[in-house]
Amino acid sequence: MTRMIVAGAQLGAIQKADNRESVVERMIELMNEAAAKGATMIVYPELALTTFFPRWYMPDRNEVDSWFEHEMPNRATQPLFERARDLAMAMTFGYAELTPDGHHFNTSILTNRKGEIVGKYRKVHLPGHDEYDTGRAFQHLEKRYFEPGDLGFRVWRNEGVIMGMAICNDRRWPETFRCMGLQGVELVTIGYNTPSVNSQMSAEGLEKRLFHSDLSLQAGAYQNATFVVGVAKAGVEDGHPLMGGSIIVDPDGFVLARAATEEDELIVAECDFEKCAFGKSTIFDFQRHRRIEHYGRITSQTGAIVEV
Ligand code: CDV
Repeated sequence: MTRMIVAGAQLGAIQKADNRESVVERMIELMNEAAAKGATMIVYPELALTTFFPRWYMPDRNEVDSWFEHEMPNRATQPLFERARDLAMAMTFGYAELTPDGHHFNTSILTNRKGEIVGKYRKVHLPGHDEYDTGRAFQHLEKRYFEPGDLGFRVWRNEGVIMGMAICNDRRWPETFRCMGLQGVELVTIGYNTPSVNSQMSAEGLEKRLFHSDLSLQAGAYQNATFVVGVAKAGVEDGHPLMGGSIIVDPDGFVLARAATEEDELIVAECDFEKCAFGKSTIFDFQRHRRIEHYGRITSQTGAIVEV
């Protein structure tokens, strides 16, 4: 397959009091709209089923675990999988995963058009902190509630397209895209929950936050000759604003579709995956042009070391 209509299903705010069933109803509504527009693949945000709970400090592990899914699909999400099967819609969405042996991950899954899970990704780059931080305007406790992902950046041939997933903060790291680029990725999907303001710098507002998101997604697309879909959970959750700015980007780095609101909103674009071939065989023909003898620091060193 070379062409596919891809939908980005931005979700508006999910309050702490909203249950998963009500969110799944909203997701199904967006899926119906996507199908009516001819889409066969739909992308939902990070932690799509609940409010962005890492903003809340919770000393009680049982309370923390109430935000996690023990299996997928489960009772709350079964209707989404059934609707996806009925509509022959491939999908990806994020959720908090609690494994049978007690591990906690910020996860996303990928399904085919039969509603079968074909891929799983666990977020590698976890931002924030692990203890209550009085210096911040609000908390971001991903390092407290999740372990770093243990599955790496894999890709899957799904419905004829080489697909890979990343989650939110991953989009700011070029390594994320390059690991998938080196496996020939043609569609990278990235759900996110990005606060509209910086908890550590009050002067940094929405305009700069949206710019940095676009910059990262567009650069990742261009430098790896791949389509990229970035999808927000947006709006004001219990007084805390999350930015929108969901976009679909082509392999030249151009934005094909952009969300205009901070609410439930569908964006769609027809993606011709043959367009990935030009960049992959010319300026970003990795086999001909990469110089790995000079890239050793990328995997042997974590932080910057200033020696001059
Ligand atoms: N959910 C996230 O990973 N959010 C981060 C914020 C904390 C900066 C992001 O990179 O968008």
